[in-house]
Amino acid sequence: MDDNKTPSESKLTQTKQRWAREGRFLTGRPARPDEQRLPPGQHLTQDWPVLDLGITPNISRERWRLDVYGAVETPLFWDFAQFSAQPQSTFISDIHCVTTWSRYDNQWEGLSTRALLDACRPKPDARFVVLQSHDGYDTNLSLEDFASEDALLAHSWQGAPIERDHGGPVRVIVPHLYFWKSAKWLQRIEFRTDDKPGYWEVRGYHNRGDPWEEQRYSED
Ligand SMILES: Nc1nc2c(c(=O)[nH]1)N[C@H]1C(S)=C(S)[C@@H](COP(=O)(O)O)O[C@H]1N2
Ligand SMILES: [Mo]
Repeated sequence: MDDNKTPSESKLTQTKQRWAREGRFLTGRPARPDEQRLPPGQHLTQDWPVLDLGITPNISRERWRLDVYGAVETPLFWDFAQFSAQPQSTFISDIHCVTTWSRYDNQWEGLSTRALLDACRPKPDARFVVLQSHDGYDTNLSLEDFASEDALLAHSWQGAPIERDHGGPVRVIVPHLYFWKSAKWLQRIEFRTDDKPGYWEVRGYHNRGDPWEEQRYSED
């Protein structure tokens, strides 16, 4: 009976039911059946194309810093050693690029965005995040999308450091949105109370970019 349960038990039960729906702890594999795994308008590729603005920053792990600022209780400024001393997660996820290629089963290792949120503690009125990169690129996310369960600040792909071309030493991975939301060469994370469209978002791309809804371009 429900009235025999303590509030915390029933909250835990709800959380576990949500995890079951999301396929949580299934080694990061999508809960979707295989025939529904490719979003509309996408095709599968085995290789991993490089896409960016054509500037390839050369930041060593020694020189790299992460600056987390804005609407947070605890601003962070970490070097790579401090960053990699945080709790580590390994997630497997699919890439969906708006240019229509998808790549399955990428293994990422790094700091989950949820663990980052535990460290920087967004203020109650923080609702958006802007990721800023060493090549001048930026991209915006709602706090909810940033905090998605398999999103992370990744330093490794398939067990090896992420190559410079693909955004090393550290890039963001937000696998449930088109790949332009996954900033390479991460430099700063700004927490905001208001939204601020990024590089592609002000150039006609959708503000959210959900591949399952084919949110490729903005409606205006
Ligand atoms: N810093 C930065 N991050 C970026 C980009 C960029 O130009 N600069 N391009 C985005 C786009 S459009 C895509 S599709 C992916 C490509 O990542 P990849 O080159 O590792 O495939 O990075 C995203 N992140
Ligand atoms: Mo892209």
